[in-house]
Amino acid sequence: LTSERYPKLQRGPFATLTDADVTSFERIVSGRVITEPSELDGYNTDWLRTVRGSSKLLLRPKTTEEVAAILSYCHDRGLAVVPQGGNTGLVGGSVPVFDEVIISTHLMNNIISLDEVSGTLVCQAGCVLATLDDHVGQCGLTMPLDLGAKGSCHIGGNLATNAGGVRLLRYGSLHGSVLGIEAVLPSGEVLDCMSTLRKDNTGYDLKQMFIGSEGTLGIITAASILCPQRPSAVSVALLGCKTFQGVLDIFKQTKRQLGEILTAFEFMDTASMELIGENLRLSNPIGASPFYVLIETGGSNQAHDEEKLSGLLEGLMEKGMAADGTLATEMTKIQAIWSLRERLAEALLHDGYCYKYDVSLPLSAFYQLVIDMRQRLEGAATRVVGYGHVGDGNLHLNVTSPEYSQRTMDLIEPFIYDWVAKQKGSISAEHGLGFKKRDFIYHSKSTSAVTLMKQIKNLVDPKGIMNPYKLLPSK
Ligand code: FAD
Ligand code: S2G
Ligand code: ZN
Repeated sequence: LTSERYPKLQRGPFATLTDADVTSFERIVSGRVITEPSELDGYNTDWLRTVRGSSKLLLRPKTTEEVAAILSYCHDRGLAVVPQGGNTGLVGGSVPVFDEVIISTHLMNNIISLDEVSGTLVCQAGCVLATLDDHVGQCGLTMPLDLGAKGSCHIGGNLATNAGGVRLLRYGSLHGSVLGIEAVLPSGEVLDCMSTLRKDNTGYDLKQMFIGSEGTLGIITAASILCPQRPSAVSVALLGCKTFQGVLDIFKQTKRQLGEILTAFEFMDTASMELIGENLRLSNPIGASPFYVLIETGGSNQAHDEEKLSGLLEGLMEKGMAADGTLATEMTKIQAIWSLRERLAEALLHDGYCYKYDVSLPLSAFYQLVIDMRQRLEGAATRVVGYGHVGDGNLHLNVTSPEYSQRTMDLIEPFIYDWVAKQKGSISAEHGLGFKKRDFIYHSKSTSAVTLMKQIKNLVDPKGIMNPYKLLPSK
C-alpha cells in the first residue's frame, strides 16, 4: 500500500474515543457500531489507496434521527467525524486523516418517492447512483448525472462533491437538478431544505451550500432530484483524429449538426488507448490514432438520430476531419466503447501509483498541459495520459509510477497548479479539493472568497468536527 506524502500535520484539538463513547453509540445505532480493525480497513483507505486514516470506529445509521443523535453526541464530546458514502472520492476527502469517527450512509438507502409526471425523485443520501438510475429508468426517466463510479457512489456523495461526469454537457450541474436537501448540522440539528418545487424564490437558497461542501458543513441525509426523460434512442460513435485542434473542430461541427440530441462528448489521447489496451486488454475498435473522440446522442427517434449522426460522421470523413470511426446503436457495442473511456481510472491503478489531476482549462490551452507535463516528466513517470470531458473544458491528466515517488511528485506539484492558474483555469473541475488539494485553493479562489468560506464554516461548525483537514486550506 503506497502511503501518500503527508504534509506535517497536527491532529486537531478533538476528543479521543473512549469505551463509554462506544457504549453510547451502541445505544443510538445498536448492532451497527464497528470497531474491529480488519473491518475498518476498507473504510480507512480511499479508492486510490493513496491515503489512509486510523479511525477506531465506524457507525452505520439508517435514519436522519440516528444521524442527528450521533452528531449531537459527537458535538458535545468534541469528537471529529468524516461522512462517507461510496468511498469513491479521488481527493482523499472521504477517509479519516487521523482517528475521526466514520459515519457511513450505506444503510440510508431508501427511495422515498418518485413523481412520474414531474420526474421528481426523493431519496435518502445512501442510495447508490446506479440503483437510482435503474429505478427511475422503469418510468422512462434518467438520473441527471452519470460517472464511472455509478455502481458504488452514493447520491449523497455525488451532491457533497457536486459530481460532474459524462452527462454534464447535456443535463448541466447538480446545482440545477437538485430541488431539495435535508442535512444534519454538526450540532445535530436537522436542516430541512427539502422541497420538490422547481421554483421557490423565498430567501437564501441554502441547499446550494451543501452541494460541493465535501462533508465539511454537515451530513446530507436526503435529497430531491429532478430526473429528465430517459432518451429512448441512444447511439455512440468513436472517431480517430490527428490533432487536438481536430478534436475541437469535430466538437464545433458536432454541436452544430446534432444540437439537442448530443448527450456526451469525451476525448482520450493515444496514451490513454494504449493504457486501456495494456492494463485491461480492452481492444480499440478503430485504427490507432493520436486522438479519439466519443460522441453520444440521446433522443426519442432512433431513425432520426441515426440519420443525423451518420450524416455528421460521413461529413467529417469526407472533409478528412476524422481518420477512422465506428458507430454503435446496439447496447453491448455501446457499452464496449464506453468502457474504453470509463475504465481508464481502473486501468491506471495497474501501473502502481497514480498522480491524478482534474482541471478546467480554456480549450485553446487544453492539451498543451499534457504535452508540457510529458516533457517535464521524461524518465520520471511510467506514463502521462490525457482524457476527459472536453465538452465541459475538463481535462483529466494522470501520471503513473510503479510506487509513490517524491521526485516525481516534486516535478508535478506545484508546477501543474501554477500552469493552470496562469490560464485562469480551475485546479479541481469536478472531484473537489478534499485532503489532497485544499492547500492549492488560492490557485483558483480569491482571498475574499476563501475568507467568507471560512466564516461560513465557523458559523455552521464552530468546533470544526465536520470532516476536519478537508476542503479549506490548512493555513
Ligand atoms: P465518498 O467518496 O464517500 O465521499 C466524497 C466526499 O463527500 C467526502 O468528502 C465525504 O466526506 C463527502 N460525503 C459523502 N457522503 C456525504 C453525505 N451524505 N453528506 C455529506 N458529505 C458526504 N467524479 C466526478 O465528478 N466525475 C466523474 O466522471 C467521476 N468519475 C469517477 C470514476 C471512477 C472510476 C471513480 C472511482 C471515481 C470517479 N469520480 C468522478 C469521483 C467520485 O466518484 C465522485 O466524487 C462521487 O461523487 C463520490 O461519491 P461517493 O458516494 O463515493 O462519496
Ligand atoms: C473520469 C474519474 C477518473 C479519473 O473518468 O471522468 O472523473 O481517472 C474521472 O480521473
Ligand atoms: Zn471526470
